[in-house]
Amino acid sequence: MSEAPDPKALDAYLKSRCVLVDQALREHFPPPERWPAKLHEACSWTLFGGGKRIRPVLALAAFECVGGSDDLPYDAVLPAACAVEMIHTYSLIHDDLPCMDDDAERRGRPTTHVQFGEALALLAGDALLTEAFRLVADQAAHRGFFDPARALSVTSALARAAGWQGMVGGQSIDLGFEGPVDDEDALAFLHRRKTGELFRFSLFAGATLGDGNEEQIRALADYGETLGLAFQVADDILDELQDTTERGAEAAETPSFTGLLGLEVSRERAESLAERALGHLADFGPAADPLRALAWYTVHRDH
Ligand code: GRG
Repeated sequence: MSEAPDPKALDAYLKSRCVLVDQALREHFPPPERWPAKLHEACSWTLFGGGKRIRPVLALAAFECVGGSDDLPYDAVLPAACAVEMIHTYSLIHDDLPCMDDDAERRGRPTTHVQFGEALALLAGDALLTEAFRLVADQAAHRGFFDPARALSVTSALARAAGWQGMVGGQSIDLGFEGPVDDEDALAFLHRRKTGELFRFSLFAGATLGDGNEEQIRALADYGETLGLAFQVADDILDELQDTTERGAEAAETPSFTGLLGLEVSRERAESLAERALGHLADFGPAADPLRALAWYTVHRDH
């Protein structure tokens, strides 16, 4: 794919936007000591447990790309950026449960159910999912920069991306409930839903809340969905390079791009998907440079 971005500039961009997201998450999410304290502690365990924050950073980058940050404060987009991270966090907590992937560790720490028990982990996921919808729809969360029409459109897009047409539907295929996943098309169908839809949402929300026009919103959302698939292929490659014993036997049986295509073809696929994602940015000028750099990061990251 195209040239690597300046690593220092990319690192500075990621760090500065992660700071904004973390500050907003801490402001919008109740502190662990507030009632119901144990539930908040369980939510915070994974919400503040070292995630890369790629989805909210993409929402901010889309907001900036359409000129949102020239005219509006980040308060117009941060609730949606936090919401997508909360939904992502809930999906990880539920995915780790014994009835799903049965993982004892995530990001080098015990998973939520190992730390707090299964019932509280289930509730933590439920609470994060619900709170995400409060945030995107709550006028007060936007600190005076709430546009009801845009908020409604973003709220319904979030429901679509997270629900049966999106991530939950993808998870149902992944768990084997919807028939075999035995070729590349079926695998791409699965991951466009399980991973791609939340990426698509991040870009859609950032561009919508930044007052992008219809064409810009569509192009950025398409970039997001394609990048989500590239992200997933890259994730499979990272998993493959990890020791299988570290990942657990079950993970080795999960349908994956590397299992289906092998490592080399998967690497080519990740690159060509990222290239295709970049194609959706063709009509944007330098304002899309952070998104171009993030496409590179997505397929070249080491975790
Ligand atoms: C339980 C409804 C439900 C859905 C679960 C997203 C998901 C569906 C499961 C998580 C497991 C997984 C491998 C998902 C694929 C997407 C993915 C690569 C998630 C990891 O995302 P990162 O790398 O995570 O952004 P961090 O740790 O940085 O937050």
